[in-house]
Amino acid sequence: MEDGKPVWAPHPTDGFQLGMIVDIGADALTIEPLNQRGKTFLAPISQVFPAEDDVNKHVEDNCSLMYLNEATLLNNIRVRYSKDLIYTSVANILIAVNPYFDIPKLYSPETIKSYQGRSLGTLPPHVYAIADKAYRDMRVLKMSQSIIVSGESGAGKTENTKFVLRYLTSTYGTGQDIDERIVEANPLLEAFGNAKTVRNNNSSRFGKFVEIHFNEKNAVVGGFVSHYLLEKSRICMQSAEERNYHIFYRLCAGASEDVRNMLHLNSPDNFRYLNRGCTRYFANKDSDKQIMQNRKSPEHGKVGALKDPLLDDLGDFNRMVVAMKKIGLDDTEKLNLFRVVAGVLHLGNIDFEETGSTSGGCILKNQTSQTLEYCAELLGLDEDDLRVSLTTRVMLTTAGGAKGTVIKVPLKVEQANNARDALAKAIYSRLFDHVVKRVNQCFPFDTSSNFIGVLDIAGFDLVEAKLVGILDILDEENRLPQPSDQHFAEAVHSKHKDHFRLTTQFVEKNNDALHMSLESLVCESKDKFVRDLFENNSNSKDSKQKAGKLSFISVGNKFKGSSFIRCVKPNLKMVSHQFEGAQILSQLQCSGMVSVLDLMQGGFPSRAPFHELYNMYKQYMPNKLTRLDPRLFCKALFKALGLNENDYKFGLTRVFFRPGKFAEFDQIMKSDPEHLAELVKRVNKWLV
Ligand code: AOV
Ligand code: MG
Repeated sequence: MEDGKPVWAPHPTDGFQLGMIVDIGADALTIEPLNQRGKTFLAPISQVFPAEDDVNKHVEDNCSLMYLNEATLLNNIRVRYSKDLIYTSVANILIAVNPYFDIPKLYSPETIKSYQGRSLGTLPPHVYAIADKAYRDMRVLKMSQSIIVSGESGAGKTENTKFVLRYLTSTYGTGQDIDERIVEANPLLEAFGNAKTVRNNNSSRFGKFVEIHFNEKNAVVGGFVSHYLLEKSRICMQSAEERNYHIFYRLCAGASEDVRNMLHLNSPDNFRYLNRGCTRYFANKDSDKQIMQNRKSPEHGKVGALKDPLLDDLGDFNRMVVAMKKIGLDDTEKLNLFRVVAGVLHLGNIDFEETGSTSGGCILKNQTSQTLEYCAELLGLDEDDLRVSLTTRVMLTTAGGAKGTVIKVPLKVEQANNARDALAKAIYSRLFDHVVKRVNQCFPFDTSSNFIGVLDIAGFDLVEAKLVGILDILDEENRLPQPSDQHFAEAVHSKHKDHFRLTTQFVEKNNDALHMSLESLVCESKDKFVRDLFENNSNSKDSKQKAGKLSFISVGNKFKGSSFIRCVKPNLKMVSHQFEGAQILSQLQCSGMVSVLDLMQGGFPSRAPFHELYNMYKQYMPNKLTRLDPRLFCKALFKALGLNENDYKFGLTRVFFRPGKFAEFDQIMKSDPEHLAELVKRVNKWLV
C-alpha cells in the first residue's frame, strides 16, 4: 500500500469501501472514505487491502489482478455480477453467483457446443468449462474425476449440478435415451426430496452424488445416484413459512379427477402434514413483500393458504409426469408412488384422544374413522390392525423370570402421535429410497471404464477438506466387501456429526423409532408395492446388486483430481441484481476461498497472458522489441529490465508472478518519462 493510492477498507454492508490512508497507528489505520471526504474511521491493518488502479475493471480469472486479496476478489465478482457475468475463476476454482433470473443464452445449446474440448481459460469462465475439463482429464489420465459443488442454501448448487449433467450427456453422450434420462431423473428426485424453505424455494433436503459413467471410448454409458440423509422431520412438521416435500402439494394440485377420487384427495389445507408450516406466510414481513414484488403473485396475501404463490404446483406436477414418462415409469408405477404419498397424508390426519378409563391409553377420535379407512386402503393394511398398532405397543416381558410373554401396552395420546409420525416418516423415507433406486434402473450399464461424479451437498461453512473427506469415505466404502449406501451414509454422518448437527436438521429426534408392531404391520401389507418398500433389507437381491455396483465402481478408482465450483448467494431476498457485499464476503471466507488466496501467496498467484502484457506495454517500448512475438517480447523485456528470476516464471501461454510482483513490474513500466527513457535505453542496449 502506497501513499496517495486508494485502499479497500471494511464496510458493514458492502464488505469493503474505497478510502485513503490518512494516518498509520500501531495496529490500526485511519481511513478517509473516498465518497465521504472529511470523515475518517479506524480499521485494523489486517483488514485493509491495496486496490487495483481501476476498480471498475474486471477480469475472468481473478489471478490476473495485480493485487490478489479478499477485497479485490469481492470487487471483481461485484463488477462482473453487475454485467450479468456470474462466473469467475480463481485459478482452477469456479465461483458461481446465483443470478436469480435466466440469463439469455448462458446455457444455450450453442454455448454448450462452444465449450467442447476447449482448455480452461480459453473461453469465459463457465460451469461448462469445468465439466469439460473434468471430461478431458478423465480421458487423458484415464481416471475418474469428481466435481464438488458447494455453497450455502439457495446458492445454486443443484442448478449448477444439473448444468454439468446436461453438458456431459449432451456433449459426450451417444444420443440415446440414457442421456436424457440422466437429466430427466432430476425432476422426479426433486419432487420427492426437495421442499420450499425460507432460504430456497426448491431446497434439496438430501445430499446426492451423481456419477456419469463412460465406456472405453469415453462415451456416456449410464449413471448412478447415491443419496444420503433425507430430512425426515419435514414429513410431519415444517417450520413457519416452510413446506413439506413438493410431491404432496403437486399431487393435490395436479392429479386428475379419477386419481383424486381414488386417493381421496382434496385441498392440501385439509391435511395436518401440510397445513402447519405456511400459516404465517405473508404475515406482513418486509422480505416477503419484496419477494412478491419481484414475482408474479396470483394468490398474494392468502394467510394459511397452502398454495404458495411463488410455486406453480400444477405446472410442476405436469412437468414431473412428463419426466416420469421420459425415464420410463409406466402408469402403474406412477400410481404406486402417488398411492403411498396419499396414504402418508391420510395417516397424518389420524387423531387420538384419551380414553378416560382408568387403564389410561387412547383411542382414535371419532371423526378420523374415515381417515383410518382411507389410510388402510391406500397402504394395503387391515383397518383394525392399524388402529390397534397405532394405540398400543407390543412388548416382551421378562417378569418373574418367565421370558417372552407378549403384552400389549396402551399408548398415551402423545405416544400414539409419535408412533403415527414415526410410521409416516418410515414409509416416506422408504418411498424416497425406492424413487432413487428406480431412477438408477433407468440408466443401467454393464461395464464402465471411468466416471465423473458430481457432489451436490447442502450445507453452510462447508470447507473443501470436509467435502474431500466425504469422497474419501465413499472411496473407503467401495473397498469394503459389502459396501452399501446406508453404511456410507452412516460413515459420513458419524465423521461429520457436529457439522451436520450445526448446519442442518438432518439429525432426527430419538422418538423416531418405529415400534415393532407397526413395522410388522407394514411388512405384511396386502399391497405388494408397500411390502417391498420394507422388505429391502441388506440381504435382499436388490441391495446386493447395488453393493455389487458400488464395489465395481471402486476398482482402481482413486479419484484423480477434483474440480470445485463454489456457489454464492448474492442476497437473502432471493432476487436478481442485488449484491449484498458483506454477506457475500462471509460466504467467500466460509467456503475457504479466502484461504485459497492466502495459500496462493506462497506460489505464483498472479498471471497474465503474453499477448496481454504485449498489448499493455508495447507503446512504451522500442520498435525493435515490438517486432518480436508476444512471448519473446516478454522474455526479452524481463531480461533487459533485469527482473529477479525468482519473482516470475514463464508458462506456455502466460507469465506467473510471485505475490505483488506483477504490480511492481507494472509500476516500473509506467514510471515517470525520464525513468522510462532510461529503461528503453537499457532494453535497446540489451537487444544489441
Ligand atoms: P442450492 O441447491 O444451492 O440450495 P439451488 O440450485 O436450488 O440452490 O438454487 C436456488 C434457486 O436459485 C433455483 O431454484 C433458481 O431459481 C435460482 N438459480 C440458481 N442458479 C441459477 C442460475 N444459474 N440461473 C438462474 N437461476 C438460478 V439447498 O439445495 O437449499 O442447499 O438444500
Ligand atoms: Mg440444492
